[in-house]
Amino acid sequence: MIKVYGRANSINVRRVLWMLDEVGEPFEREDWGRGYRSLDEPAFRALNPVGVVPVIEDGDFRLRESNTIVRYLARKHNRTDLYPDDLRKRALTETFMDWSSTDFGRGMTPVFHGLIVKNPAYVNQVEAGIQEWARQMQVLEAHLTKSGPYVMGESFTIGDIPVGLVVNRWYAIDFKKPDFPAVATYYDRLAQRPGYRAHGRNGTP
Ligand SMILES: N[C@@H](CCC(=O)N[C@@H](CS)C(=O)NCC(=O)O)C(=O)O
Repeated sequence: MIKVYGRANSINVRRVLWMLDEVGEPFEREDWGRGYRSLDEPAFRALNPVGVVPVIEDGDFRLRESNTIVRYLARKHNRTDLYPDDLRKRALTETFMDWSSTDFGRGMTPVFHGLIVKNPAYVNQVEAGIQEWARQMQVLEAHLTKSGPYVMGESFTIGDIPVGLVVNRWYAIDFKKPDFPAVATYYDRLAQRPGYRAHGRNGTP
């Protein structure tokens, strides 16, 4: 059985847990990271020298980097519906994964750590974070309006996993935000998926 190392409230661990649900692969999970066992413990550094969660073990195969793990699971289960075989469709799907880990998620980080984790290092960056996050959400709004209902169009793909988790944080954190009707519809559409309800839109920002 696949073993997942990482706390279930980490946005990057949640990518993996949601994907495991999508492909129907059973797993066990061990809590590591903020609020649980320290990632500085030698036992964890032996699993991932970078010292971040998630990490998975699939038999004797160990893998880190959440988006890489999601793609591994798609390939393992031959889910070309979730991760297209077509060269260009595949690259476009990956665009949304990379975007979530970079520009799309950048403003979210100070907002989440300032308002939810209450890390003093981020408190002064919350307002700028909200502005930047809203600017990126406007990009998603325009994209979904023109090319939705999912990020890749008609059907759900692994591009929706990291994007959907950022969208969950947007709505689950209480701050004054502009209306994005297409994103709100997308948020509800994703909630039709049991994996999103379990690991994404589950009341946790
Ligand atoms: N690029 C990595 C980033 C992983 C990452 O930043 N994980 C965070 C949690 S979301 C972490 O380990 N934080 C430290 C902690 O939980 O103690 C990935 O996508 O897997």
